[in-house]
Amino acid sequence: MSEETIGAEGVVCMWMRGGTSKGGFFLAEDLPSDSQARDAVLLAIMGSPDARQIDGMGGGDPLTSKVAVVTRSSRPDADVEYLFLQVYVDQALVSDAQNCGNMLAGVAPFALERGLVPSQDGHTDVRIYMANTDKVAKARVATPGGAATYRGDSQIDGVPGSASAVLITFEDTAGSSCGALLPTGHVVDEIEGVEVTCIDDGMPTVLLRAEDFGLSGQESRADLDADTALKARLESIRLTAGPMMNLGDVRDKTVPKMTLISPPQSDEGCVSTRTFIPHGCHASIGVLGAVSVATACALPGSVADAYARAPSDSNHPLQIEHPSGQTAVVLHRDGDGNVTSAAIVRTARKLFDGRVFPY
Ligand code: NQM
Repeated sequence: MSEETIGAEGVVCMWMRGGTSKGGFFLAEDLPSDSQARDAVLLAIMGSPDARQIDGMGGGDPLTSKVAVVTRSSRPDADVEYLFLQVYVDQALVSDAQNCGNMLAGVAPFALERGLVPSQDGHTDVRIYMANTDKVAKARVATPGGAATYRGDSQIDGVPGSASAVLITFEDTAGSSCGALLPTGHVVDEIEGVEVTCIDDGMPTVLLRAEDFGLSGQESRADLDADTALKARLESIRLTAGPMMNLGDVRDKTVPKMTLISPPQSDEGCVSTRTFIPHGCHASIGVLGAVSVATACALPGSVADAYARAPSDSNHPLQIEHPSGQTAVVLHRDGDGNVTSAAIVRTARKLFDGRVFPY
């Protein structure tokens, strides 16, 4: 696939909203197989590097500069394989160092649309191998009459209106990227005089108390993004936490995420969050980020433990509060209280199907 051919013919892709994120969904066979050539095409498609991504499809926000590469799987435990790629907005970088549970919500409908998996009448379960973290998730989508539907009455905070639910279940996500749920070996560490909990239940995350930074934890995304002193302190802590979490040098990586926590504000809330992903504040919270925070809330002695109201009934969701509302996470635990699986509801929508022209 030469640059000239791609320029003339474009690349087949579907643009989708997955949860509170948005991006391009591609079949692996429609992109160059060489990862350097693939990344160059994806940067050009998104219009990166440029703060506004004006010459491409990206929306000038990490949450709308995302890519899912999907292929049929030959694994016995999966139907399809999903590789998530974060296309940086203002740098010529594409990273596979993290997973994305929001884009994951679009993978099953996309696989059905492209005929990678057979559809049932009613609903269809799709087993998705997540290549970034070497784990399998299950997604259940509504398929009335045997076709994926996007219309429905499920509402998720951070997305206007309602759409058809995608029920996602994660199993065995502890240590997906870092090798252990608590990669430093401790429930609490101290970095630069600040107590942190470093955890990976599907997303490497550093939890910090907002009050330790002189914050209430209820600040707006815009106010936090404008706080350059805070962002410099968080980045300094993050660069120290990365190697401690077995992630190596994280200067050019989007993990670990930095989550400021504070007491819940609503009656049903478990904990309140503001998450840096990692340099800008998330408009809500990532899916696996929310699972990792929820797991920390259920962990005795974590920096979230004193604030968190975690229901002991395992069918009761933990409501993780964020700047756009709440994300409900259902945690299943074994007899010792260890989290064994997590479930979350997302929605997804097909926005465009066709060819995109990078050059
Ligand atoms: O944590 C943003 C998102 C994400 C990741 C980020 C995500 C997850 O909201 O599973 O979904 O943390 O970079 O799409």
